[in-house]
Amino acid sequence: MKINKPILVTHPYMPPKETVMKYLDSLWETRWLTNNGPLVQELEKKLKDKLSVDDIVVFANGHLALDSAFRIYGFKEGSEVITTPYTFVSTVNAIEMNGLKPVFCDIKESDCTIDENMIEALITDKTVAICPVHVYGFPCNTEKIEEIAKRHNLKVIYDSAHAFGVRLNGQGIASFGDMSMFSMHATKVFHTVEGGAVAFSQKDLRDKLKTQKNFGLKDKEDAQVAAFNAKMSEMHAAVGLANLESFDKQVNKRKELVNRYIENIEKINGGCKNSKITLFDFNRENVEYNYAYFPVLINDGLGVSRDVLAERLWSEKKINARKYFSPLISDMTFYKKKYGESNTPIAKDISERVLTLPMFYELTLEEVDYITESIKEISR
Ligand code: T4K
Repeated sequence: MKINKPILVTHPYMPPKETVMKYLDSLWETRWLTNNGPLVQELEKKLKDKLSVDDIVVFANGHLALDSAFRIYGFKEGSEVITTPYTFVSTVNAIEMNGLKPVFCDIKESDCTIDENMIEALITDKTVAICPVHVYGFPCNTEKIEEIAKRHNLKVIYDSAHAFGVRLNGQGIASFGDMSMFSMHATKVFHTVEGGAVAFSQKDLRDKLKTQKNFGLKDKEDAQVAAFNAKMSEMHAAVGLANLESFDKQVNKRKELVNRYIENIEKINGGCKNSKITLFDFNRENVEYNYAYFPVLINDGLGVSRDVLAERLWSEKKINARKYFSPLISDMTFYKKKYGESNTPIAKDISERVLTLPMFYELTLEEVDYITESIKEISR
Protein backbone atom coordinates (compact mmCIF):
# COMPACT_ATOMS: atom_id res chain seq x y z
CA MET A 1 0.00 0.00 0.00
CA LYS A 2 1.22 3.51 -0.83
CA ILE A 3 0.32 6.32 1.51
CA ASN A 4 0.28 9.93 0.37
CA LYS A 5 0.56 11.61 3.74
CA PRO A 6 2.06 10.62 7.10
CA ILE A 7 -0.16 8.62 9.45
CA LEU A 8 -0.14 10.52 12.74
CA VAL A 9 -0.73 8.91 16.12
CA THR A 10 -3.99 10.78 16.28
CA HIS A 11 -5.92 13.31 14.29
CA PRO A 12 -8.76 15.39 15.71
CA TYR A 13 -12.29 14.48 14.64
CA MET A 14 -13.86 17.34 12.68
CA PRO A 15 -17.63 17.60 13.03
CA PRO A 16 -19.59 18.62 9.90
CA LYS A 17 -19.32 22.40 9.44
CA GLU A 18 -23.12 22.72 9.22
CA THR A 19 -23.51 21.09 12.61
CA VAL A 20 -21.06 23.51 14.21
CA MET A 21 -22.76 26.42 12.47
CA LYS A 22 -26.10 25.27 13.81
CA TYR A 23 -24.75 26.08 17.29
CA LEU A 24 -22.60 29.06 16.33
CA ASP A 25 -25.30 30.97 14.42
CA SER A 26 -26.93 32.16 17.62
CA LEU A 27 -23.74 33.97 18.67
CA TRP A 28 -24.14 36.50 15.86
CA GLU A 29 -27.50 37.36 17.36
CA THR A 30 -26.67 37.35 21.03
CA ARG A 31 -22.99 38.43 20.97
CA TRP A 32 -22.65 36.35 24.10
CA LEU A 33 -19.25 34.73 23.57
CA THR A 34 -18.00 33.57 26.96
CA ASN A 35 -18.54 33.84 30.76
CA ASN A 36 -20.87 30.89 31.26
CA GLY A 37 -22.97 31.51 28.17
CA PRO A 38 -25.94 29.45 26.96
CA LEU A 39 -23.85 27.00 24.89
CA VAL A 40 -21.58 26.22 27.83
CA GLN A 41 -24.67 25.62 29.95
CA GLU A 42 -26.19 23.38 27.26
CA LEU A 43 -22.93 21.46 26.96
CA GLU A 44 -22.79 20.86 30.72
CA LYS A 45 -26.36 19.58 30.66
CA LYS A 46 -25.69 17.22 27.76
CA LEU A 47 -22.40 15.98 29.22
CA LYS A 48 -24.14 15.20 32.48
CA ASP A 49 -26.53 12.90 30.63
CA LYS A 50 -23.96 11.39 28.31
CA LEU A 51 -21.55 10.57 31.11
CA SER A 52 -24.27 9.60 33.63
CA VAL A 53 -22.85 11.83 36.35
CA ASP A 54 -24.65 13.86 39.01
CA ASP A 55 -23.02 17.13 37.99
CA ILE A 56 -20.26 18.53 35.83
CA VAL A 57 -18.47 21.87 35.33
CA VAL A 58 -16.55 22.59 32.13
CA PHE A 59 -13.18 24.35 31.94
CA ALA A 60 -10.85 25.92 29.37
CA ASN A 61 -8.72 22.77 29.43
CA GLY A 62 -8.23 19.52 31.29
CA HIS A 63 -5.14 20.66 33.17
CA LEU A 64 -6.83 23.64 34.81
CA ALA A 65 -9.82 21.43 35.56
CA LEU A 66 -7.59 18.99 37.47
CA ASP A 67 -5.67 21.82 39.14
CA SER A 68 -8.99 23.30 40.28
CA ALA A 69 -10.15 19.98 41.71
CA PHE A 70 -7.11 19.95 44.02
CA ARG A 71 -7.23 23.68 44.69
CA ILE A 72 -10.76 23.83 46.05
CA TYR A 73 -9.89 21.38 48.84
CA GLY A 74 -7.19 23.80 50.07
CA PHE A 75 -4.92 20.99 51.27
CA LYS A 76 -2.11 22.06 53.61
CA GLU A 77 1.18 22.73 51.80
CA GLY A 78 3.48 19.71 51.79
CA SER A 79 0.60 17.23 52.06
CA GLU A 80 1.06 14.06 50.02
CA VAL A 81 -0.95 12.78 47.07
CA ILE A 82 -0.49 9.22 45.83
CA THR A 83 -0.42 8.92 42.07
CA THR A 84 1.65 7.12 39.42
CA PRO A 85 4.60 8.25 37.31
CA TYR A 86 3.01 6.58 34.26
CA THR A 87 0.87 9.43 32.97
CA PHE A 88 1.03 12.72 31.09
CA VAL A 89 2.98 15.35 33.02
CA SER A 90 -0.20 17.37 33.61
CA THR A 91 -1.37 14.97 36.36
CA VAL A 92 1.72 15.46 38.49
CA ASN A 93 2.05 19.16 37.68
CA ALA A 94 -1.46 19.73 39.05
CA ILE A 95 -0.40 18.13 42.35
CA GLU A 96 2.95 19.90 42.52
CA MET A 97 1.58 23.33 41.59
CA ASN A 98 -0.87 23.09 44.47
CA GLY A 99 2.10 22.88 46.86
CA LEU A 100 1.51 19.16 47.36
CA LYS A 101 4.00 16.30 47.14
CA PRO A 102 3.41 13.58 44.53
CA VAL A 103 4.11 10.12 45.92
CA PHE A 104 4.63 7.61 43.15
CA CYS A 105 2.92 4.24 43.28
CA ASP A 106 3.67 1.46 40.78
CA ILE A 107 1.20 0.33 38.13
CA LYS A 108 -0.18 -3.01 36.96
CA GLU A 109 1.25 -4.62 33.84
CA SER A 110 -2.24 -5.73 32.82
CA ASP A 111 -3.64 -2.23 32.19
CA CYS A 112 -1.08 0.39 33.29
CA THR A 113 -3.35 1.76 36.03
CA ILE A 114 -2.29 2.26 39.66
CA ASP A 115 -1.59 -1.00 41.51
CA GLU A 116 -4.28 -0.78 44.17
CA ASN A 117 -2.46 -3.36 46.29
CA MET A 118 0.54 -1.05 46.68
CA ILE A 119 -1.32 2.09 47.71
CA GLU A 120 -1.66 1.43 51.42
CA ALA A 121 2.07 0.98 52.00
CA LEU A 122 2.57 4.56 50.73
CA ILE A 123 0.05 6.21 53.05
CA THR A 124 1.60 8.40 55.76
CA ASP A 125 0.09 10.90 58.19
CA LYS A 126 0.63 13.54 55.49
CA THR A 127 -1.40 11.77 52.81
CA VAL A 128 -4.53 13.67 51.85
CA ALA A 129 -5.59 12.20 48.52
CA ILE A 130 -5.15 9.58 45.82
CA CYS A 131 -5.04 10.64 42.18
CA PRO A 132 -5.40 7.50 40.05
CA VAL A 133 -5.31 7.78 36.26
CA HIS A 134 -7.61 5.76 33.96
CA VAL A 135 -4.70 5.37 31.52
CA TYR A 136 -5.78 4.91 27.86
CA GLY A 137 -9.35 4.82 29.18
CA PHE A 138 -8.70 1.54 31.06
CA PRO A 139 -10.59 1.82 34.35
CA CYS A 140 -8.67 1.67 37.62
CA ASN A 141 -9.86 -0.70 40.33
CA THR A 142 -12.29 1.89 41.65
CA GLU A 143 -13.85 -0.41 44.23
CA LYS A 144 -10.60 -1.17 46.04
CA ILE A 145 -9.35 2.41 45.74
CA GLU A 146 -12.52 3.78 47.28
CA GLU A 147 -12.40 1.24 50.06
CA ILE A 148 -8.80 2.28 50.93
CA ALA A 149 -9.68 5.98 50.70
CA LYS A 150 -12.64 5.57 53.01
CA ARG A 151 -10.63 3.67 55.59
CA HIS A 152 -7.91 6.33 55.65
CA ASN A 153 -10.17 9.33 55.16
CA LEU A 154 -8.58 10.37 51.85
CA LYS A 155 -10.06 12.18 48.86
CA VAL A 156 -10.01 10.44 45.48
CA ILE A 157 -9.55 12.70 42.47
CA TYR A 158 -9.45 10.68 39.27
CA ASP A 159 -7.53 11.80 36.21
CA SER A 160 -10.04 10.59 33.63
CA ALA A 161 -8.44 12.60 30.83
CA HIS A 162 -8.53 9.52 28.57
CA ALA A 163 -11.77 8.00 29.78
CA PHE A 164 -14.57 10.10 28.27
CA GLY A 165 -17.62 7.86 27.81
CA VAL A 166 -16.08 4.80 29.51
CA ARG A 167 -18.41 2.74 31.72
CA LEU A 168 -17.56 0.29 34.45
CA ASN A 169 -20.21 -2.18 35.62
CA GLY A 170 -22.75 -0.10 33.70
CA GLN A 171 -21.86 3.09 35.59
CA GLY A 172 -20.25 6.19 34.08
CA ILE A 173 -16.56 6.15 34.98
CA ALA A 174 -16.85 9.52 36.71
CA SER A 175 -19.43 8.30 39.16
CA PHE A 176 -16.53 6.96 41.25
CA GLY A 177 -14.41 8.98 43.68
CA ASP A 178 -14.89 12.56 44.83
CA MET A 179 -14.12 14.20 41.50
CA SER A 180 -13.06 13.12 38.01
CA MET A 181 -11.35 15.28 35.42
CA PHE A 182 -11.94 14.80 31.69
CA SER A 183 -9.71 16.32 29.02
CA MET A 184 -11.55 17.55 25.93
CA HIS A 185 -8.37 18.45 24.06
CA ALA A 186 -8.29 18.16 20.25
CA THR A 187 -6.44 14.83 20.48
CA LYS A 188 -9.11 13.18 22.62
CA VAL A 189 -12.02 10.92 21.59
CA PHE A 190 -14.38 13.75 22.46
CA HIS A 191 -13.10 17.29 22.12
CA THR A 192 -13.96 20.97 22.30
CA VAL A 193 -10.63 21.94 20.61
CA GLU A 194 -9.25 22.83 24.05
CA GLY A 195 -11.39 21.98 27.02
CA GLY A 196 -11.82 20.02 30.19
CA ALA A 197 -14.41 19.17 32.81
CA VAL A 198 -14.74 18.07 36.41
CA ALA A 199 -17.55 15.67 37.31
CA PHE A 200 -18.68 15.18 40.91
CA SER A 201 -21.63 14.27 43.13
CA GLN A 202 -21.26 16.42 46.22
CA LYS A 203 -23.56 19.42 45.78
CA ASP A 204 -21.38 22.22 47.21
CA LEU A 205 -18.56 21.47 44.76
CA ARG A 206 -20.37 23.16 41.84
CA ASP A 207 -20.12 26.67 43.32
CA LYS A 208 -16.54 26.13 44.41
CA LEU A 209 -15.43 24.91 40.98
CA LYS A 210 -17.25 27.74 39.22
CA THR A 211 -15.68 30.32 41.53
CA GLN A 212 -12.28 28.73 41.03
CA LYS A 213 -12.45 29.01 37.25
CA ASN A 214 -13.64 32.63 37.36
CA PHE A 215 -10.83 34.51 39.16
CA GLY A 216 -12.24 33.47 42.54
CA LEU A 217 -15.21 35.78 42.00
CA LYS A 218 -18.56 34.91 43.43
CA ASP A 219 -21.60 36.97 42.45
CA LYS A 220 -19.45 39.21 40.23
CA GLU A 221 -18.12 41.48 42.97
CA ASP A 222 -16.32 39.59 45.67
CA ALA A 223 -13.21 37.39 45.36
CA GLN A 224 -13.57 34.46 47.75
CA VAL A 225 -10.15 33.08 46.77
CA ALA A 226 -7.27 34.21 44.55
CA ALA A 227 -7.83 32.24 41.37
CA PHE A 228 -7.23 32.09 37.64
CA ASN A 229 -9.41 32.35 34.55
CA ALA A 230 -10.24 28.88 33.25
CA LYS A 231 -13.60 29.52 31.58
CA MET A 232 -14.64 27.80 28.37
CA SER A 233 -15.78 30.04 25.50
CA GLU A 234 -19.03 29.65 23.57
CA MET A 235 -17.05 28.82 20.40
CA HIS A 236 -15.42 25.86 22.12
CA ALA A 237 -18.73 24.74 23.58
CA ALA A 238 -20.25 24.84 20.05
CA VAL A 239 -17.61 22.44 18.77
CA GLY A 240 -18.27 20.20 21.76
CA LEU A 241 -22.02 20.16 21.16
CA ALA A 242 -21.43 19.29 17.51
CA ASN A 243 -18.94 16.54 18.38
CA LEU A 244 -21.25 15.04 20.94
CA GLU A 245 -23.69 14.21 18.14
CA SER A 246 -21.18 11.85 16.54
CA PHE A 247 -19.53 10.43 19.64
CA ASP A 248 -21.13 6.97 19.41
CA LYS A 249 -20.35 6.70 15.71
CA GLN A 250 -16.73 7.52 16.49
CA VAL A 251 -16.42 4.93 19.23
CA ASN A 252 -17.89 2.23 16.97
CA LYS A 253 -15.38 2.99 14.24
CA ARG A 254 -12.52 2.94 16.74
CA LYS A 255 -13.70 -0.45 17.99
CA GLU A 256 -13.46 -1.80 14.44
CA LEU A 257 -9.91 -0.46 14.15
CA VAL A 258 -8.88 -1.96 17.50
CA ASN A 259 -10.27 -5.35 16.51
CA ARG A 260 -8.35 -5.24 13.23
CA TYR A 261 -5.12 -4.34 15.05
CA ILE A 262 -5.66 -7.22 17.47
CA GLU A 263 -6.40 -9.70 14.67
CA ASN A 264 -3.26 -8.65 12.76
CA ILE A 265 -0.97 -8.58 15.77
CA GLU A 266 -2.15 -12.01 16.91
CA LYS A 267 -0.96 -13.24 13.51
CA ILE A 268 2.44 -11.61 14.07
CA ASN A 269 2.63 -13.39 17.43
CA GLY A 270 1.84 -16.69 15.71
CA GLY A 271 0.27 -19.20 18.05
CA CYS A 272 2.20 -17.79 20.99
CA LYS A 273 0.16 -15.13 22.78
CA ASN A 274 2.02 -11.87 23.46
CA SER A 275 5.37 -13.44 22.48
CA LYS A 276 6.49 -10.58 20.28
CA ILE A 277 3.98 -7.86 20.99
CA THR A 278 1.88 -7.69 24.15
CA LEU A 279 -1.73 -6.72 23.56
CA PHE A 280 -3.92 -5.16 26.22
CA ASP A 281 -7.34 -6.55 27.10
CA PHE A 282 -10.17 -4.70 25.33
CA ASN A 283 -12.69 -7.41 26.14
CA ARG A 284 -13.48 -7.13 29.84
CA GLU A 285 -17.18 -7.88 30.10
CA ASN A 286 -17.86 -5.21 32.73
CA VAL A 287 -16.20 -2.39 30.76
CA GLU A 288 -17.56 -0.25 27.94
CA TYR A 289 -14.41 1.05 26.27
CA ASN A 290 -13.91 4.29 24.34
CA TYR A 291 -10.89 2.97 22.39
CA ALA A 292 -9.07 6.24 23.01
CA TYR A 293 -5.58 4.84 22.34
CA PHE A 294 -4.09 1.64 21.01
CA PRO A 295 -1.02 0.87 23.15
CA VAL A 296 1.12 -2.26 22.75
CA LEU A 297 4.31 -3.48 24.45
CA ILE A 298 7.26 -4.43 22.27
CA ASN A 299 8.95 -7.59 23.57
CA ASP A 300 12.44 -9.00 22.90
CA GLY A 301 10.83 -11.73 20.81
CA LEU A 302 10.01 -9.19 18.08
CA GLY A 303 13.72 -8.87 17.34
CA VAL A 304 13.73 -5.08 17.19
CA SER A 305 13.72 -2.65 20.11
CA ARG A 306 10.82 -0.30 20.72
CA ASP A 307 12.97 2.75 20.01
CA VAL A 308 14.37 1.42 16.73
CA LEU A 309 10.90 0.28 15.66
CA ALA A 310 9.40 3.72 16.38
CA GLU A 311 12.20 5.48 14.56
CA ARG A 312 12.01 3.24 11.48
CA LEU A 313 8.22 3.34 11.34
CA TRP A 314 8.57 7.08 10.99
CA SER A 315 11.63 7.38 8.74
CA GLU A 316 10.79 4.50 6.38
CA LYS A 317 7.00 4.22 6.54
CA LYS A 318 5.83 7.67 7.65
CA ILE A 319 3.92 6.16 10.56
CA ASN A 320 4.01 8.27 13.72
CA ALA A 321 3.68 5.89 16.68
CA ARG A 322 4.24 7.63 20.02
CA LYS A 323 5.72 6.54 23.35
CA TYR A 324 2.81 7.49 25.58
CA PHE A 325 4.12 7.39 28.38
CA SER A 326 7.86 7.53 28.27
CA PRO A 327 9.85 8.74 30.10
CA LEU A 328 8.19 8.32 33.49
CA ILE A 329 7.31 11.63 35.13
CA SER A 330 9.69 10.74 37.98
CA ASP A 331 12.50 10.61 35.39
CA MET A 332 11.73 14.06 33.99
CA THR A 333 14.30 16.71 34.92
CA PHE A 334 12.22 18.73 37.38
CA TYR A 335 10.80 15.77 39.30
CA LYS A 336 13.99 13.71 39.31
CA LYS A 337 15.93 16.66 40.71
CA LYS A 338 13.33 17.32 43.38
CA TYR A 339 12.29 13.82 44.45
CA GLY A 340 14.85 11.41 42.92
CA GLU A 341 13.93 8.31 40.92
CA SER A 342 10.73 6.52 41.84
CA ASN A 343 10.70 2.92 43.03
CA THR A 344 8.23 1.77 40.38
CA PRO A 345 9.82 -1.10 38.42
CA ILE A 346 6.72 -2.16 36.50
CA ALA A 347 6.05 1.41 35.33
CA LYS A 348 9.70 1.73 34.33
CA ASP A 349 9.64 -1.52 32.35
CA ILE A 350 6.40 -0.63 30.56
CA SER A 351 7.59 2.87 29.73
CA GLU A 352 10.61 1.32 28.03
CA ARG A 353 8.47 -1.02 25.88
CA VAL A 354 5.27 0.86 25.17
CA LEU A 355 4.28 2.17 21.78
CA THR A 356 0.90 3.74 21.02
CA LEU A 357 -0.09 3.02 17.46
CA PRO A 358 -2.19 5.43 15.37
CA MET A 359 -5.84 5.54 16.43
CA PHE A 360 -8.40 8.05 15.19
CA TYR A 361 -11.75 8.12 13.46
CA GLU A 362 -10.53 8.68 9.89
CA LEU A 363 -7.93 5.91 10.05
CA THR A 364 -8.91 3.12 7.65
CA LEU A 365 -8.72 -0.65 8.06
CA GLU A 366 -6.31 -0.68 5.12
CA GLU A 367 -4.06 1.76 6.96
CA VAL A 368 -4.15 -0.49 10.04
CA ASP A 369 -3.04 -3.36 7.77
CA TYR A 370 -0.28 -1.14 6.42
CA ILE A 371 0.87 -0.30 9.98
CA THR A 372 0.97 -3.92 11.15
CA GLU A 373 2.59 -5.07 7.88
CA SER A 374 5.24 -2.37 8.37
CA ILE A 375 5.93 -3.61 11.91
CA LYS A 376 6.29 -7.15 10.54
CA GLU A 377 8.64 -6.00 7.79
CA ILE A 378 10.88 -3.97 10.12
CA SER A 379 11.10 -6.80 12.64
CA ARG A 380 12.11 -9.37 10.04
N1 T4K B 1 -3.96 14.06 32.20
C1 T4K B 1 -3.63 13.17 31.25
C2 T4K B 1 -3.49 11.73 31.62
C3 T4K B 1 -3.48 13.58 29.92
O1 T4K B 1 -3.14 12.68 28.97
C4 T4K B 1 -3.65 14.95 29.60
C5 T4K B 1 -3.46 15.41 28.23
C6 T4K B 1 -4.00 15.83 30.63
C7 T4K B 1 -4.14 15.35 31.93
C8 T4K B 1 -4.22 17.30 30.40
O2 T4K B 1 -5.36 17.57 29.60
P1 T4K B 1 -5.40 18.91 28.66
O3 T4K B 1 -5.02 20.08 29.51
O4 T4K B 1 -4.46 18.68 27.49
O5 T4K B 1 -6.85 18.97 28.23
C9 T4K B 1 -1.05 15.52 23.74
C10 T4K B 1 -2.17 16.46 24.16
O6 T4K B 1 -1.83 17.82 23.95
C11 T4K B 1 -2.57 16.30 25.60
O7 T4K B 1 -3.88 16.84 25.69
C12 T4K B 1 -2.65 14.83 25.99
N2 T4K B 1 -2.95 14.63 27.38
C13 T4K B 1 -1.34 14.15 25.68
C14 T4K B 1 -1.36 12.67 26.03
O8 T4K B 1 -1.10 14.25 24.28
P2 T4K B 1 1.33 15.96 22.79
O9 T4K B 1 2.39 16.91 23.20
O10 T4K B 1 1.69 14.54 22.61
O11 T4K B 1 0.53 16.49 21.49
P3 T4K B 1 1.05 16.70 20.00
O12 T4K B 1 0.98 18.13 19.66
O13 T4K B 1 2.34 16.01 19.79
O14 T4K B 1 -0.08 15.96 19.17
C15 T4K B 1 -0.24 14.57 19.14
C16 T4K B 1 -0.60 14.14 17.72
O15 T4K B 1 -1.82 14.70 17.30
C17 T4K B 1 0.43 14.54 16.70
O16 T4K B 1 0.67 13.41 15.88
C18 T4K B 1 -0.22 15.62 15.86
C19 T4K B 1 -1.71 15.38 16.05
N3 T4K B 1 -2.46 16.63 16.13
C20 T4K B 1 -2.34 17.39 17.26
C21 T4K B 1 -3.04 18.55 17.37
C22 T4K B 1 -2.91 19.41 18.62
C23 T4K B 1 -3.25 17.02 15.08
O17 T4K B 1 -3.33 16.31 14.05
N4 T4K B 1 -3.98 18.18 15.20
C24 T4K B 1 -3.91 18.96 16.31
O18 T4K B 1 -4.60 20.00 16.39
O19 T4K B 1 0.20 16.11 23.92
